[in-house]
Amino acid sequence: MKRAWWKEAVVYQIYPRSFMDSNGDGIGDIPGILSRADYLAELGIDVVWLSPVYQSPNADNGYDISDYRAIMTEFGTLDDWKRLLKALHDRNIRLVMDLVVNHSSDEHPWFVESKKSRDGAYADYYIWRDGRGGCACDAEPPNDWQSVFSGPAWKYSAARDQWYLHLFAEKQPDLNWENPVLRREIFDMMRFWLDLGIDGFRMDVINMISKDAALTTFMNGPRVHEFLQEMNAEILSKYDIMTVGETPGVDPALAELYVGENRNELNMVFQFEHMDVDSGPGGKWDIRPWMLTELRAILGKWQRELDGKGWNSLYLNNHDQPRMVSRFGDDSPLWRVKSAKMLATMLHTMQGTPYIYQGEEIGMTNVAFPSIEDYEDVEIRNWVKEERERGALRDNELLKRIHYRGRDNARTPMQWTAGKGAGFTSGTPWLGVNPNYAEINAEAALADPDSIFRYYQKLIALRKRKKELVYAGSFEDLCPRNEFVYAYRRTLKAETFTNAQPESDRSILTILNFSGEAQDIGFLTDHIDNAGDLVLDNRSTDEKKVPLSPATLGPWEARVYLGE
Ligand code: TEU
Ligand code: CA
Repeated sequence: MKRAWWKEAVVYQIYPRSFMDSNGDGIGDIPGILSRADYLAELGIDVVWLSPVYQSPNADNGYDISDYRAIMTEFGTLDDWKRLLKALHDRNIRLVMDLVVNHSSDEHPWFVESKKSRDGAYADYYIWRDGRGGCACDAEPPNDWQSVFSGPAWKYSAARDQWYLHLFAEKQPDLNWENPVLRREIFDMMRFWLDLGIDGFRMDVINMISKDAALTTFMNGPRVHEFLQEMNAEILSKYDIMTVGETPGVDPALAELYVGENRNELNMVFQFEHMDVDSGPGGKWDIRPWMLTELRAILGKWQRELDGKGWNSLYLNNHDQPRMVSRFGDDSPLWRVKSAKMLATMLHTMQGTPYIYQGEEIGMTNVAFPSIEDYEDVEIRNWVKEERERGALRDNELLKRIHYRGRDNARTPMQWTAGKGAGFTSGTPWLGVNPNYAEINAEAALADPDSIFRYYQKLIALRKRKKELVYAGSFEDLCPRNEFVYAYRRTLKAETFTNAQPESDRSILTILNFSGEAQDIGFLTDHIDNAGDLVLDNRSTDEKKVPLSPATLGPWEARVYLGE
């Protein structure tokens, strides 16, 4: 295994629309982010992943791009962005930009041209097909593919008398990577941002860019590795950057093809297997309870099967997922802080690069807006429309599922203070603020030595100091059938590195309680006795006045031991 800065880094994801509004229009912006640069530095993160800030009609909040080289008007100017880059670099924080090139906006000039005729210069920039039955005027779309955001994945365009593919919203037509001219345009655009000094890309649904000619598959398609190797040879390999591929629908074996150390494609995957633990066969809205035995089986599989072969991202939430403390911990006032710290302990003591999604570091929770109409997300809106047409579920059931699973849970404005607008905006926020901002906010967290924020600082600092937290492998789950206690050990072998050697084997033992009840851990006594020093636990200052019980793990308790 090779050492690399992006393996040792902790990433912080910013969803700019919801992070900080500087001018009172209710929309987060780049000067807003700039004003919080010191906050990011204080947390101790190494990299900011900035969700899209490019020009966009915002059908999907910037994931529908109409100009890849311009900054979204509401977010500021390219000069603002340059100031942000400098402010981050001045604080030793790198900047990774979102790269959304599976699709563009339908308002991108390429698409505006492409939909006009079948022979123009841009005719083949997108995926156009005749309707089924061979006749273009047929009312049937080319195939039965469904959009991720509900409904058919095809839309008919009268000017061309053809259908275009959109795996996501109608306003997000899929780009045609088969076209070498399109690939050249994308690579040039990537060079534009890299030459401005950015430190990498997070690549949106990058494993969907290759569709086969017969349109039988869009995941991990036939030419995806060829395209990524071409991108790597022409662009990525020329810069010291980090690349993370968002790759839904990959298992560890497929992931290795994207991030294998000798593959010359990407640095790490951002995969979703563990995000499906609470979904039934019907997909994301088919909600079922999750079990620790299933979660740990998935996490353990990734720890073991990618070890020494490729690199993974460690996360429990992002801008598309519910808040992690609400989903995997307990967001009630009694256990919110403790369970959030427990989950963070898990993320930061596995092999991979940890990602913190804005607000996670202060334990922000899901929101439960009273009405479906309070929601903004295109995925939610399209799903509601479809379900209402189908008529099987009543509105209160739809709302219940949105409360649990909707993406807007992650997109309510960042809670900075207990003041009006949560300190996010002096105006009316574009999406409602979570009413719990009076208790849960960054100002309160900074004032409290026992806060989640202070605990994240410790985790990040520990990871910096002790490289075994980053690199140790040989992952062993010590009680795979336990529904409450998650205990695992990792070992860093002295011979692990090709370019730096620890003097002797090092080990990490992590013990986590995934319940609000005390758990007997007598069965771990031998492991604990041989585990070395307790370097971190998530008890409050008050709780620490009482000695740790050797054979009992408190509710939501987390412990980390490091040893030789
Ligand atoms: O998400 C892609 C993706 O995997 C989604 O299917 C994700 O699982 C879904 O949003 C969960 O509900 C990326 C972006 O992260 C997302 O914000 C965009 O909407 C999407 O691509 C289209 O660009
Ligand atoms: Ca603003």
